[in-house]
Amino acid sequence: MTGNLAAFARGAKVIHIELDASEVGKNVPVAVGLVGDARGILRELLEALEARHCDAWRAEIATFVRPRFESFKGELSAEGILGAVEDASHGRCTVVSDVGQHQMWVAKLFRYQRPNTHITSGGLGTMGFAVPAAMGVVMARPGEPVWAISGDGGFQMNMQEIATMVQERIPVKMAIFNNGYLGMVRQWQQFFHGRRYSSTPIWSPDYVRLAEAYGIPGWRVERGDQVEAALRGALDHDGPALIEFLIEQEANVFPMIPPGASLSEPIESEAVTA
Ligand SMILES: Cc1ncc(C[n+]2csc(CCOP(=O)(O)OP(=O)(O)O)c2C)c(N)n1
Repeated sequence: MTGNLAAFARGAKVIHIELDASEVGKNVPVAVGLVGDARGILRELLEALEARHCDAWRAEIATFVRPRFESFKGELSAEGILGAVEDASHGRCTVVSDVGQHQMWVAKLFRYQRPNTHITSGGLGTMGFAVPAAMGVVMARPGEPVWAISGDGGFQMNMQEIATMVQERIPVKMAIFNNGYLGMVRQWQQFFHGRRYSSTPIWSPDYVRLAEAYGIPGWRVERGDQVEAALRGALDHDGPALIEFLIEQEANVFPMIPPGASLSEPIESEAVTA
């Protein structure tokens, strides 16, 4: 289900660059359609355009930077975990996310300091992406920590790749946000289907013993005061390592856009739960 297309980018002139001519303007009316390879077209556009001064815009977006999150007071919140990952890696790490609620948290809450340090399948929604993609990132960017952050659903789609990490000595640091649900879908069921949690509660193996079976260290983190030591242990280990975070089962991500609505009509809190 798409959002409300009539409300998309009101007042904007849309230029659509597309490899497939039949896609141009298919969903959103466009002012200009350019058919071809985006790399070449963008290069030509850049040459044709005059540089603009964006100081006012830069100043405005600088105010969007999130302050350090304050909500971590011992409980195991996404904010707290991600803040601790930032601290433990001194901001110098790459975060590869899977798909779901944790992906939204990782996108929203982690304070990226360099380009290309958040690797995600984005809207393609490729569950199972984080673990193998993180191996690729380690190969391309050795020498600094690479975190594969997954939900318990997506992690189980590709956890067999730990064998490749072990065999090829690829030191991915895996973090599983275990909420016992396919959380993103559960959240939609909560808000739009009267909490009918159909097919979203999921079982997990014992991840610490799974790690043990592959011969790598693993930690189960159930409380906020265990976070730091587990992160330290995983980072200090010279090889792949796994941490399971048992997070609040019904934690939600906000804002969310209801089906058929526009970006200007977000749900911002639990208050509207059906
Ligand atoms: C292969 C695949 N199947 C199904 C989906 C639909 N889907 C999107 S998010 C999601 C739930 C993900 O759950 P989990 O990995 O536990 O992460 P959480 O949302 O709990 O953080 C599902 C099933 C998908 N994107 N990809």
